[in-house]
Amino acid sequence: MIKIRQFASLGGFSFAKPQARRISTITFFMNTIIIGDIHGCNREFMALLQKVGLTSNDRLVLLGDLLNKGPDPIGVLKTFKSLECVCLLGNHDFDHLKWRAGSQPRSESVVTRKLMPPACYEGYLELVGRMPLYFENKDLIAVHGALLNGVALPDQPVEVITGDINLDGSWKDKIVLDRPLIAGHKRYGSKQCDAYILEGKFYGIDTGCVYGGCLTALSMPSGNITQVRAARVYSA
Ligand SMILES: [Mn+2]
Repeated sequence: MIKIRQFASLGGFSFAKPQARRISTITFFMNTIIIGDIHGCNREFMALLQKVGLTSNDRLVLLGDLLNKGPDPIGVLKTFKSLECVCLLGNHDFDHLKWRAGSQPRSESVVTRKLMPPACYEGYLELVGRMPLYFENKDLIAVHGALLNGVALPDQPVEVITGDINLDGSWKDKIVLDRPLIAGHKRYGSKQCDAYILEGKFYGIDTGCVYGGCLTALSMPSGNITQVRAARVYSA
């Protein structure tokens, strides 16, 4: 905890801490479909949406890291705007917010911005500013990065929940919650495209699409997995 607090005050810059917003559960959504890290891979994003075949019973949640590293940020934002969905704040999205506030950007953020017309980039920044840090309903909790044990969701450090700093890799095996946790950010599976699943407890569904792996959708509460293989390796 001490380390994390120190990190938050490093550098002397200040930025608005994104508000954690609680998305109310709407009872007519029977399933929650959660999609892992898209990273600018619009081709795979569209293919996965088609393969999943969303219905009005499905609530769609994206785990964040919408852009950076991948080829088509404009396309991803266009697809995103055509959907009714929640997108959580990932460390790469967060990086753009910090850049706006005067922090040194990641090289991937600089590349992404160059790929986008200014108005489109401004639209993304607005979107990022509204991204919640977590999603929860009766069936699950979803975050981009990680959670600390024994800390209530609204009190989780923003750097941890977004994956801006990484916890020891065993956090996912030790986390104790009253519902299954769905997270992205890291490929925890042993093989490319393998989701990391502790049945009913933890579902790691970043399966490295931008690295030539798969884009993964998880349907809850059934636990069904749908995947699309990346057309190629976009990032080393
Ligand atoms: Mn990430």
